[in-house]
Amino acid sequence: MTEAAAVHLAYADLVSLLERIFVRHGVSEHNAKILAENCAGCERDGSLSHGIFRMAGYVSSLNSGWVDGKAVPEVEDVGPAFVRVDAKGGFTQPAMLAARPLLIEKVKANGVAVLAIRRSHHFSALWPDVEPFAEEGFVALSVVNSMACVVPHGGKKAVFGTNPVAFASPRAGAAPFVFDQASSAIAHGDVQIAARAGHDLKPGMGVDRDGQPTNDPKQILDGGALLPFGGHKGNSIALMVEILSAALTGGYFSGEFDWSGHKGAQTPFTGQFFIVIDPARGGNDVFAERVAGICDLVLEAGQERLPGDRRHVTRAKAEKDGIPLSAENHEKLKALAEG
Ligand code: NDP
Ligand code: PYC
Repeated sequence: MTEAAAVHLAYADLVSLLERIFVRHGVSEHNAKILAENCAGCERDGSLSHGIFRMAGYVSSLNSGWVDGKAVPEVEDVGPAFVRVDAKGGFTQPAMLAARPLLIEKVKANGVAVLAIRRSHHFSALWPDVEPFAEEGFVALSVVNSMACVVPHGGKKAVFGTNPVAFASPRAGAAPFVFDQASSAIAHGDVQIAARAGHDLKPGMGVDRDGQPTNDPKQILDGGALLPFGGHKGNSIALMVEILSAALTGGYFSGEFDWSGHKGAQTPFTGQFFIVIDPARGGNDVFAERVAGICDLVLEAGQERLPGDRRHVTRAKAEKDGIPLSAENHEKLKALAEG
C-alpha cells in the first residue's frame, strides 16, 4: 500500500467484511468463509496483487454468472495415491479443502499422493494452498494455469497463463520454507497495479499488440502479452504447468476456455494440481533440520533473504498493528458488502 493507511483491521474483521461481500454476491456461506480467509491472508501477508485488490474481480465474475459461488465439489478416490476433484465450476480452494482429508490419508498410507482438480477457478496466490501442508509436516508442490496472456519464448501469440508454481517444506526451528512464483516475468495482477498507478515496468516483461517489447503496462493489457521469466527456461515451466494443471486434471488450457459470453468474467476457469509427500518416507530422521541447514547456507553465502521472509515480516506486523487499508479501499469494500 503506497498511500498512508487510514484503517488497520484485525484479520478476523477483514475476513468477516470479505465474507459479507462474497455472500452478498451469491457465494454459499461455507465457500465464502474459505475465500474470505484466503483473500484476507494474502492482504495480511502483503501479497497485494491477490489481496483485496481482487475483490472487485471476484464480484464481477460472480455477477457475470461465469463462476458458481455455491458449487459443491465432487471428490473421487481414483487410486491408492490419486485423488480427483470436479470443482463443478466453482473455486479451487473449497475443492481442495473438500479433498484434503482423503489426500492426507493417502499421503500417510503411501508416502505420497497427488490431487487433480478440474473445472475450477483460481484467482489468488498459491502459497495459501501449500503452506498448511508444510505446517503439518508434509512437502507440497502445487501448480495452476490461468488465462492466456503469456507468449511462448520466441512466439507471437499468447498461449500460456501466468502459471505459478508454489512449493512448501517443513523447516526445523522456523516457519516452513515456501516459495510461490508466476512462470511469467511478472504476475498479471502486478501489471494491473502498475497500470493503475501509472508506473512503467522493468524492461523484458512484456510486448505490445504488435509483438514489440514494451515497458508500458497499459500496452500489455491492451492487446499485448507477457513473456515467460528466464526465456526458454521459464517457458518450459509454463508449459509443464499447462500439462499438469489441465491435460492431467481434465481442465482447460489457459487459452481454451471461452468466457466471451460472460461480460465481466475475470476468474480463469482451468485446473490445479498438487503433489504432497511425507518426508519421513525418505528415511532421513533429520529432514527438517537438513532443510534449515541448506536455507542457512544460502543466507551465509550472501542471499539477502529467503522466499517467504517478506511475507512473514509483513504478517507479524499486521498481527501486531492490524492489516493496513487505505480509507478509499476500506470504503470500496464496505460498498461491495452493502451496496
Ligand atoms: P514475486 O516475484 O513477487 O515472488 C516470487 C517468490 O520469490 C516469492 O516466494 C517471494 O517471496 C520470493 N522473492 C521475491 N523477492 C525475493 C528476494 N529478493 N529474495 C528471495 N526471495 C524473493 O511473485 P510473482 O510476481 O511471481 O507472483 C505473485 C503472486 O501472484 C504469487 O502469489 C502467485 O501465486 C500469484 N499468481 C497467481 C496466479 C493464479 O492463476 N492464481 C497466476 C500468477 C501469479 P515473498 O513472498 O516473501 O516476497
Ligand atoms: O496475477 O497473473 C495473475 C493472476 C492470474 C489469475 C489470477 N492471478
